[in-house]
Amino acid sequence: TEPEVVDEVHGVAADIGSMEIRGAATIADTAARALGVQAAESEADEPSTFRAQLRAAARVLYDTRPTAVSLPNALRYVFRDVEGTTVEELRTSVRASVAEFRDRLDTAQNDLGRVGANRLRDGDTVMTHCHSTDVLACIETAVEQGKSLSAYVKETRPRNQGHITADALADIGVDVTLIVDSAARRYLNDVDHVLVGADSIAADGSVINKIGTSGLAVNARDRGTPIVCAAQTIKLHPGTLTGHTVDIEMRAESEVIDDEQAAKIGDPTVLNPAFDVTPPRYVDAIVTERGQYPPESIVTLMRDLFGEGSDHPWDA
Ligand code: RUB
Repeated sequence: TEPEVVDEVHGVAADIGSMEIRGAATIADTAARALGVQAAESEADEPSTFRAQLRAAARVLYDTRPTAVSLPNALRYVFRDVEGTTVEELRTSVRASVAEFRDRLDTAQNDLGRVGANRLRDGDTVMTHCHSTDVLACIETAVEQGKSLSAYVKETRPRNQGHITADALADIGVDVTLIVDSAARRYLNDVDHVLVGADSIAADGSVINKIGTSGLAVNARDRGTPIVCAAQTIKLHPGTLTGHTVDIEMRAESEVIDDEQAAKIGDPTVLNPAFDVTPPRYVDAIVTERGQYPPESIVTLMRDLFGEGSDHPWDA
């Protein structure tokens, strides 16, 4: 029989799949929390059953979305120091690692915010794509430092995460202008910094982020506008150290067009990739909680932090 996975884990997995819970840092935080709930609510009598259930819960969470490496990095972090010879010891140990992970994630984002804020000056205008909590941390810190900022916010079709960004920026007093994605190039001349997040960073410094990031970066380079990626080190993809590429999630056609509209225009093939890859030469800097890096040198940090590999300790 399948090891029992608690309802909360299935619920969180469904919410990640439907993007009710989304964004790389939030996915990592929520997945770790769900493992903690699995540990807390497990009714296992035997340590081996407890461990099998924890692995099964991790597999349910891992199978939700493929691109944000923060998800497997979070699961690995929790699995790394699970210790104990009784169920109670194991339970305590999982809950401690989960708490430690979530705490570190929080601290990392605050530290990253301070590093990124140093790039922003009073009166600057930024352009954003999608909704990134790491990007918002930089802007929020700058605003707290008393800097007054404006933002061009790309709507980010098809899911319009730009609306979330617009709302968050308006809340902290940033002067927001919402634009359609294809208007980005037109306004790049008025922009001092393009700020994007990341779902994964590859060993060569490529930035994997919301579809449209690579086109924005090429245009920014063409216009001479600096483009910065704000990404906590949890976004560093250890598998790319040994030559793996990052899976780009393909999402449902229905996010782009509904059946009725599609029928009216001859039922075209619809492709809906959620992410793309921006080569390092189009990115000026990657801002992490450990400082700023030229993309090409991020590999040194990746080796230090994730050199031990990219195994899946939750595989049965
Ligand atoms: C979200 C997205 C964000 C990164 C970084 O894509 O591409 O830029 O995940 O976000 P989706 P954060 O909406 O498809 O999940 O900085 O919050 O980790």
